[in-house]
Parts: sequence; structure tokens; C-alpha cells
Amino acid sequence: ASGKNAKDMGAYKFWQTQPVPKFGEEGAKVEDGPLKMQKVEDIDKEPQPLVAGFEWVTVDLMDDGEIKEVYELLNGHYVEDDEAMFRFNYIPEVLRWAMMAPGWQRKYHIGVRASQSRKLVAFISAIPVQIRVRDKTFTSSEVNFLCVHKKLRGKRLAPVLIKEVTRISNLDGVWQGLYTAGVVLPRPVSTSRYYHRALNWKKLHACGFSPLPAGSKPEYQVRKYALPETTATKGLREMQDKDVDAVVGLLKRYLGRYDMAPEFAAEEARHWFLPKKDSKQVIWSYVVEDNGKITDFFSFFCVESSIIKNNDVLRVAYLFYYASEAGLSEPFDKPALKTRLNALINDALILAKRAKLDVFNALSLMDNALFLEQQKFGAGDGQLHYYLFNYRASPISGGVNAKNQL
Ligand code: NHW
Repeated sequence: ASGKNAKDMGAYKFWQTQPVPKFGEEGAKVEDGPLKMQKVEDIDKEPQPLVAGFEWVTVDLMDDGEIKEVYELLNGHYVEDDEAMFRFNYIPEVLRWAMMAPGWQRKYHIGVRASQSRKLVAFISAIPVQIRVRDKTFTSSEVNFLCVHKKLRGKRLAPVLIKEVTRISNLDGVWQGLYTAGVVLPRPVSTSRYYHRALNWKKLHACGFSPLPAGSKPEYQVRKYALPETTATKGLREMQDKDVDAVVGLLKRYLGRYDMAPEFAAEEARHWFLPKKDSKQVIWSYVVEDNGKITDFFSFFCVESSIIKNNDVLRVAYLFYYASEAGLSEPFDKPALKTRLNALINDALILAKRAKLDVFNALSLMDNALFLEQQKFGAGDGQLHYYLFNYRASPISGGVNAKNQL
């Protein structure tokens, strides 16, 4: 609770009414489990009414016109950095990938329209995910893209949207939520920091993302971040459909090393990791094959950010999931994992550069501490806090859900 947005518990007028852990109880050893038990039959069948002039809708993301409306709402009003230099630009391909994962239902694409103008002014969404916290796995609504039009801010609409996605989840028998935010709310289960690795330093400098360090020269920076043309890992190739089962198995074992992680069914892995051939590429996934066996896997996705001052975009790569047999040897061989991850991530940087991405982001979670410095990532000023709704857990180490950077 020491972040710049931290408030004492009583100041969280909405969140103090919700089944989330409170500040001041950190570090306590508790038995993991739900905070509140309810029954489906006790859940309201209808949404809470909105103030006059606004109405609930569900958004049809299959419809090009409707997804464009969500795109435009987010493009104009979603998350910005503190200096308002950049704002996420979630193109429809990314929105569909993120919100139409296996198990998605249209009723979770919740919008608010102005009754007269029909304009979409607020949005929230969720997809179902399987989350494992230590030895317990449960279904959870992963909530994302909460957005309120700038003209309607501060009017307590966000809590109404959050209660609506909770109600819809509860009616489906889902009682837990998972979400991330840059702001501090009661109470993160895990917190990580963003790290950035320049791929196109000149562009990052020109748009104000990367300052020139004191005493340095632009050409030094360009040289510092230069990368080879070709990857180095033997057996590295693009992941294909035939690799899905092997990747799921490897990931399950690798993610088993962390206290908290998602569990992927084959169909989910196919959705999250295999690029769609017929639209703009969102996700890049690679495997290392050694004598017919998949020994390593990594993936990254791209989300653009608008450069607010000049209408250009930054193409930002986000490190997604990875796994390596090098982390699974008995006994655990940390130096071997470090060497392997550095080789894999260096190849990921090369591939991202080849795909014309400008910067590569990673969080301080999973085993990323083993390569961030060596691969020339620098600490950013953004933090990402991970939250569970209606779940109490003892402190989580190495908490991971890379998807939640979206
Ligand atoms: S985080 C990105 C959230 N979106 C943005 O930052 C976009 C730009 N900002 C906005 O659109 C990824 C507005 O400022 C928003 C707040 C809409 C953020 N999460 O309406 P009021 C996600 O999408 C609390 C949760 O007056 P506003 C994850 C705030 O603390 N709560 O504010 C979303 C205060 O409560 P308090 C947030 O500025 C997860 C109340 O909202 C929040 O007009 C959602 C003020 O409301 C945030 N990011 O609109 C939770 N930001 O207690 C899912 C502010 O302090 C929970 N607030 O009085 C799980 C549900 C599913 C359960 C299933 C069983």
C-alpha cells in the first residue's frame, strides 16, 4: 500500500464493500480460499438500473461496426501513462484475441450507451480462466478493458460496471475474479514492475519514450541496442498446431514452479499461442525442437500505443508465456536456466525486431530476473498489481499471469 495511489482502507468507498482482502493483513498466514460464499439463486436476475439517459447493452464483437465502437472508446479513453504521452491502441484483432478466448460469451462484453445518441460510453469485459493458486485450481472471471468515457469520470460508474460483471459471473456459478491494474486497490496478491528493452532506439527517443542518458550520444545508444540479424538457438522454429499438446505439457510443468498461474487446456493454448493466418499478426510463438522433443517455448504479443502528440504509434512487444526444460532439472540448476533463458530471450528480441516492433516489454515476474539486465532491459516507472476477487491467499511468490498485461 505504499504506492502513490495508496489510500487507507476507509477511503475506498466501493472496494471496502467488496469481498477482497484488506490492507493491514498482509503477510498473515491464512488458509487459501473464498472470502464469501453465495448461492446462484440469491443473485439478482436483473442489472442495477443506470442513471436516466443511459442503458445497458451487450456488444457484439463479431460485428465490425460494434467492435469499432469499442476500439474507438478505448483508443480515446483507455489507459495512459502518467504524462499522457501514450495511450494503448487496441486494434480489433487484439480485442478479439483478448476477449473471444475459448469459453467467451457475448453477455460478458458489457457496454453502456447514451440512450439518445446511442454512443458507447463505458465498457467492461471478462473471459473465463482456470487459475491455480498453490494446489487449488478454480474458475475465475478475468476482467479487462474497464473504461469510462472521460466526460463521465468520477461519477461512480466504474463500481456499477464492476458489480454488473460480478453479477453475470455469479449467475454462471463463477465466484472468483482475476484482474490487474496500475493503480493500488485493496489488496494486490502480487506486484511487478515493467521493464523495457529498446529495439528501435531512434524512434523511441524521437517520441520521448527513451531519453538520451547523460554523457551518452545517440549513436552509442543505437549500438548498445543493436541485435544480430539471425537467431542462434539450434532447433528454434515457429510453433505449429502439431506442437500444442507438447507446449501445454511443458508449460504446465514449468508454471508449476510458481505459486499462482493459469492452467491452459489445449484449445486455450491454440487460441493464445497460434497466430491467425487471415488477419494482422498479434501473437508470435516459437518452440525449440530437439530430436523430435519440444524442450523450450516462448511467445510475445504486440499491442500498439498511440503517441498522443503526433498521431503515430509505437509497436510494443510484450513477453508472454515461456517454458524450458532447463528449469525443470532435478536438482534445480539455476545457472543452466539463466544461460538458457538468456539465449531464448535474445532470440525473442531478434524475432520481435524482425517483425518491426519498436520496444520489448517484460515484467519482473516468473524467472525474468535471470535475463532482464543481461538482455539490456531497463526498469520503467509503471507497476502492475495483480488482484483476486473473493479469494484470500497467503503471500504469493513469483505470481504470474502474463496475459494480464493486456
Ligand atoms: S486496469 C485499466 C482500467 N481502465 C483504465 O484505467 C482506463 C482509463 N480510466 C477509466 O476509464 C485493467 C476510468 O478512470 C475507470 C474508473 C473506469 C478506471 N480497477 O466511476 P468512478 C482492467 O480493466 C475504483 C478497479 O467514480 P472513474 C481491470 C476507484 O478506486 N477499480 O471512477 C478492471 C473507486 O473505488 P473506491 C478501479 O475514474 C478490474 C471507483 O473505481 C479502477 O470514473 C475491475 C471510482 O469509480 C480499476 N482500474 O472510472 C475489477 N480504477 O473504492 C474487477 C478506479 O476507491 C473485479 N477504480 O471508492 C472482479 C469482478 C469479477 C468478479 C467475478 C466473481
